[in-house]
Amino acid sequence: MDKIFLYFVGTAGSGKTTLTYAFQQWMNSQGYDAITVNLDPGVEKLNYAPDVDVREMISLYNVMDEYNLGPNGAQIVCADLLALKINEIKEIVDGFDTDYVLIDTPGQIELFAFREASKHIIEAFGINNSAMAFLFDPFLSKTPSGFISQAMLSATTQFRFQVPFINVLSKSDLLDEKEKDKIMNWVRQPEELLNDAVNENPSMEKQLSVELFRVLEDLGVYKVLTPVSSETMTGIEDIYNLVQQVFMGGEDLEK
Ligand SMILES: Nc1nc2c(ncn2[C@@H]2O[C@H](COP(=O)(O)OP(=O)(O)O)[C@@H](O)[C@H]2O)c(=O)[nH]1
Ligand SMILES: [Mg+2]
Repeated sequence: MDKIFLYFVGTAGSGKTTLTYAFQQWMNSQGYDAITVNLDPGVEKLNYAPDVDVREMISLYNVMDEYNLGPNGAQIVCADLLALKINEIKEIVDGFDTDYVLIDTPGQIELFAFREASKHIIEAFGINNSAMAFLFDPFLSKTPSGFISQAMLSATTQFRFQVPFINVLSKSDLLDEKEKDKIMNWVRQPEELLNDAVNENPSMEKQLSVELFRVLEDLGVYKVLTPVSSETMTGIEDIYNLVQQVFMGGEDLEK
């Protein structure tokens, strides 16, 4: 079987890097093979050693020097350079005999989600074997308006890439049961979310409508939200099961 490429996407600090590694550890604990790829040229310290590291090909500091840019401008150049180097990266990935390729994307979501370069990257790896896990930040998801913003970002990302998409409530160990229940209830009942949003800020009444929520629901933003924690390793198996459902009809990998 071809390799499956699973991308972890979300706002800065949502837990992508930690989950990429936790997912690999979980796979290994089950006897499955997975490699990790760091696509973030700007990350300074990683608390694990990725199997493939784009920093060996592109250095943020060299780009800052060479193009006379600050860190923000250089990040954008790096994101585009990445696409130019993708064949080189793909060759390295191809050299691994593995089932899953777990891809950690750049810290700031706009560098990945909003640039053309990332489409080229996904196409180069193989769009038909790709899926994306979108991480909802737990702190930003606590308020109705914050949750709606995360859901919109998820929908935008989903719309741009058109690959199977898994919405994840990241770092769920940091939410208490009540907070988690409230968020999961918003997922099941968009009317509740609308209601709570208008209670939070009555002036939203004019801007928001049930129709908007229905559209998000249709896009899949509301169908499933999987609570995950890299700290307690909960929910990781659920992501694996969803991915296996998409690509292998729910069959497990061979150990
Ligand atoms: N409690 C808890 N902390 C987490 C979890 N995942 C990540 N973190 C912490 O959240 C911060 C940001 O995580 P990171 O993976 O670097 O986020 P990224 O910017 O999306 O790659 C770090 O301090 C992590 O230790 C989790 O599941 N539970
Ligand atoms: Mg990161």
